[in-house]
Amino acid sequence: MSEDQKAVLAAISQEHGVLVSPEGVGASAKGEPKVLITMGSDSDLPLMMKAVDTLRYEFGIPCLVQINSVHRDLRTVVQHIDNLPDSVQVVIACAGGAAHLPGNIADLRADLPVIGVPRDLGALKGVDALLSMVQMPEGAPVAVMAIGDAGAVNAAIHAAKELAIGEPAIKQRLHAYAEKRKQRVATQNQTLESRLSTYSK
Ligand code: RP5
Repeated sequence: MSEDQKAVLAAISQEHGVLVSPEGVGASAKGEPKVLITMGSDSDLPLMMKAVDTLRYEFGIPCLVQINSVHRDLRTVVQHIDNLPDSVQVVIACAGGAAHLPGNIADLRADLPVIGVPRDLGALKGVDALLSMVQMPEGAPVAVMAIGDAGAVNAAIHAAKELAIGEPAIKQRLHAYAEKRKQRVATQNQTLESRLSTYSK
């Protein structure tokens, strides 16, 4: 591990985040985090792994993963968000229920775009989280994705698109990802006749 990478990991561990990259997690990860993926509880993690894995495997983008609860420990959230590594350029924030985390981060960090992912949770199945995130008052925008899995994946794609403005390598990976999606449709058409025959009486 290079001295630079050791310094990156030391700085990150002080802030209680975990670095994740295509190479691995924590000490096995490489590079500087470009995206913060944060959530109100580790119960959000299965959902947010879809964002983490899309960033690292589709786009090769290292991220920092961190739990931040504005309802259980607001003071630590402020400390974490005030002290993000300078390499972080986009924040993805997930929460369920009365979901204040993305909006709070949008206020704390005037310099960073915040993407919200509403978790499908509880009696209102994510509609509460969606409305909490999307109805931000003027001045502190949150780019809100769909509720649940699609929202988590789309948050990663949206973050990659923001980073691609300054990084041609990420732009290329976005085009490759779009090609794969197109290929799915072509494959579906190729197998359509046999699918249709399974429906015939
Ligand atoms: C939110 O409350 C979290 O983001 C999570 O979606 C929800 C439930 O948290 P746990 O009770 O599972 O920790 O703040």
